[in-house]
Amino acid sequence: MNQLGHNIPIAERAYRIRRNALRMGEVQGQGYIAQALGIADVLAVAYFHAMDYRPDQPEWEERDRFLLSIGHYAIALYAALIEAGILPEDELDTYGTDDSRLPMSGMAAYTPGMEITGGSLGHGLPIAIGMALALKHKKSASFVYTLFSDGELDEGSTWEAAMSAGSYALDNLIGIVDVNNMQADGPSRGVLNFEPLVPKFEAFGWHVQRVDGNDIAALVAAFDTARNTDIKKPRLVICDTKMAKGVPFLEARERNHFLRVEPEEWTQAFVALEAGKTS
Ligand SMILES: Cc1ncc(C[n+]2csc(CCOP(=O)(O)OP(=O)(O)O)c2C)c(N)n1
Ligand SMILES: [Mg+2]
Repeated sequence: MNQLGHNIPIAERAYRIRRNALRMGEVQGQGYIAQALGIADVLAVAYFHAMDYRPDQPEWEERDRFLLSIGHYAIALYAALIEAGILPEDELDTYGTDDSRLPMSGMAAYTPGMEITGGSLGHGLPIAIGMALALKHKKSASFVYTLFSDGELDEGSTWEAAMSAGSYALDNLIGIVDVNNMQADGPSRGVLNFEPLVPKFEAFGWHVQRVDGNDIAALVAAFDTARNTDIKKPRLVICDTKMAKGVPFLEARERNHFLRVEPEEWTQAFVALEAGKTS
C-alpha cells in the first residue's frame, strides 16, 4: 500500500478527480466526460490506496504499472495523475490543444504516468501480460494493473489474452473491467452479450471479484483481496459503474458515450458535483 494521502479521505480524492475531469471537459466543451465521472472512484482507490509509485519519479523501476487500454478514457487518467502529483495541475487548461502533453487519446510518449498508448481497443490486456511476464522474469514484486472497458469484451484479442494470463498463472496481473453498460453504438448488452462475466473469466483461470465500482469501501476490499490473495491466478475486479456518476443531469442522458455540454451547463455541473459531495 502506498503512503500517499493518508490524511485525505479517498472519497475526497474521487471528488477532486471528478472536478479535474470536468475542468478538462470544459476546455473542449465535449468529450468522454461520463466515463471519467464513472470511473473516478476506481481510480481514487487504485492511486490512493492500492498502488505503489513515486509521484516525482514516474518511471521508478519498482512501481506498480497502470495500463490504460481505453485511450479515450485519457481524461479520467489525467485527472487522477494530476491529483496524484504525477502531472502538474496547471496543465489542465491545455487538455486536447496543440502541443499539449494531455492529448484527447492517451499517448505514452507524451505523458508521464501514461504507460501505454491505448485507443485501438483490445490491446491493454495483451500488453499487460507481456509486462507481467517480464516483471516475473526479473523477479520484481510490482503489480501490473490494466483498465479495460466492457466494449473491449467484444474484441477477440481480449479473450486470447484472458486465456494466456490464466495459462501463465499471472498472479502479478490485476485486470479491471469498467462495466458501464455503454459503448459507442449504445448499451453494451444490446451490442454483444458478454454476460455472465464471472464464470467466463473463472473458466479462463482467473480469480474474479465483481463489485459496485462506485462504492469506495467495496473497491478497497476488492483491491486488497486482489493484491493479497495467495492464489496463483491472474486477478480480475469487475466494476459495475454508473456513467457520469456525481452529476445527476448528465447521469440522466441516455447516449452519453461522447457528451456535449453546453457552455451555460458547466457551472451547473460543478455545482451539482459539489452538492453531491456534501449531501
Ligand atoms: C479496434 C477499435 N475498434 C473501434 C474503435 C472505435 N471506438 C472507440 S470507443 C468505442 C466504444 C468502446 O466501448 P467502451 O469503451 O465500453 O465505450 P464507453 O464505455 O466509453 O462508452 C469504439 C467502438 C476503436 N477505438 N478501436
Ligand atoms: Mg463501456
